[in-house]
Amino acid sequence: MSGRTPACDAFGVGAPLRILLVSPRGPLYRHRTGIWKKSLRYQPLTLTTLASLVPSDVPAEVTLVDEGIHELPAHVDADLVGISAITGTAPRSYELADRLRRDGIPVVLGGVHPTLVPEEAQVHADALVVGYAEETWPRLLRDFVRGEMRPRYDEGPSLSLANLPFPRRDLLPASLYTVAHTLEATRGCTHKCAFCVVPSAWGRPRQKPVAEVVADIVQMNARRLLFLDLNIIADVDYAKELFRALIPLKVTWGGLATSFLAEDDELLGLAAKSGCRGILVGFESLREGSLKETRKGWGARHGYREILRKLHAHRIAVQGCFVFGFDHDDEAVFEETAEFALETAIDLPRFAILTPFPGTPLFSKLKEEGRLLTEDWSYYDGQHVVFRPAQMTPEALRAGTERAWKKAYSYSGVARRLLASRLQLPVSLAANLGYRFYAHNLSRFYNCREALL
Ligand code: B12
Ligand code: SF4
Repeated sequence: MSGRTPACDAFGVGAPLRILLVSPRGPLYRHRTGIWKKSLRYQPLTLTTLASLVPSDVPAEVTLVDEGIHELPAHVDADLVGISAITGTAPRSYELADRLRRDGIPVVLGGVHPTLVPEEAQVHADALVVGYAEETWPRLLRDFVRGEMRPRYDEGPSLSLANLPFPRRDLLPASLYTVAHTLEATRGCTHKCAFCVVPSAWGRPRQKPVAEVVADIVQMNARRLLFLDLNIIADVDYAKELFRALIPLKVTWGGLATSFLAEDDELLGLAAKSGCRGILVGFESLREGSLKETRKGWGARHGYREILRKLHAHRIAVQGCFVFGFDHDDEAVFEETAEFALETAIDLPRFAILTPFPGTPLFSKLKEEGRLLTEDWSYYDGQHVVFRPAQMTPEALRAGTERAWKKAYSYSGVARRLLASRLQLPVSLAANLGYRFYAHNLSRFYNCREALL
């Protein structure tokens, strides 16, 4: 338990508990809002969800700071601070936590990184929340006001996503995000890709009751939605039920799904009919060997060209994500992949450098093989090379990734892709111009000179 007496001395008695929830910035946001003046971001749900979970029997004033859009005040005035850490933001999270604790403010750490490496995070926190916090965060707060906060709270085996309050989206300024109507219907994933944190941190899929998802959309009065689900079609029957329920709402939406979306005609038809206008698909690689190596061999069963053709035929724009640096990748992979993105008219291609997030099978493998170049987590952001690739130098991997970005986002590349796809043209053009700027400023904004290479 922390040494500080809470301002709210018992349930409902005394001043409300002042809770500050922070999502620290990562390397991408070293430069305030990143590379764009106004943040080209959707509103994350982490802090707004945690705010909604503060139980009514713990009177509290909750303040949210998303460092992607806000500055954290130099002087923090709070009774309890909760910090959410992903791997890339872990060093900043620990630095903040250590500073606040030195000032006598108790700190709770949670999120995917503390869930993956709890022993590391524990030393920076008065309390650690491991896993999803729907049950544990309210319990922690009740313990805190009684002066009985424990050092660690773990997600229980029977966590349900039913009957939860809607996220407190009102606590973040909608105008600073390009999409403020974000939501989740599901969590987790059925697959076990070797580089992905989802199987290690959260495992099996679970769903919110469809009626509750619909109720959230109705109360938001939203027309344009973004689902932040890790894989919205992880449970196909649930996805079909959800898409059917969205049809009468006449919304448009985007989300994340595997390429399996285009392999089930009924599912794809329902997605399109329910208003799906854009989908992020992790294609990862065009090379079968790389897909197999990363336990995603199922990804290309029917060929990515056909998958892209079907998605486009249903008027669904595709944000196609590729990863470079697998053991089967040689230096030809960059040109080959960028050319594929142009030929197949991927609306918004993205290229990341393979990142062995701690807690994943990929991390264990590379560590065992002595191939990790650093365990400074601030470089674990998908754009820095943090391991020794099998078939090229680290510098070749960094430079090749940058070349792929530049090829896909050259003016002729943008024109070639968009003229062939012609989907969501105004939005797609704006996003492409944003990414074009990003592609041509990668080294500047990622501070590559102070990086590893
Ligand atoms: C919004 C988002 C972002 C935002 C904000 C990130 C941030 N700082 O949180 C932006 C766009 C900046 C971003 C960037 C990136 N992201 Co991102 N992002 C997401 C996304 C889609 C949604 C997060 C969300 O709102 N979830 C819903 C909430 C309710 O769930 P949650 O955050 O897990 O929170 C729950 C628990 O974890 C817990 N909890 C979380 N924090 C705390 C704190 C406290 C105090 C407590 C008590 C509990 C608690 O309680 C919540 C309720 O149960 C997730 C995927 C996902 N669906 O989670 C990926 C995800 C977090 N991102 C990921 C990745 C890989 C990236 C990038 C590297 C991608 C890239 N190549 O650009 C970059 C990294 C940037 C960096 N600085 O390093 C990975 C994380 C991997 C890791 N080990 O860090 C995820 C999990 C996606 C994935 N498929 O693997 N991302
Ligand atoms: S399909 Fe996507 S979310 Fe699921 S384990 Fe693989 S990379 Fe992770």
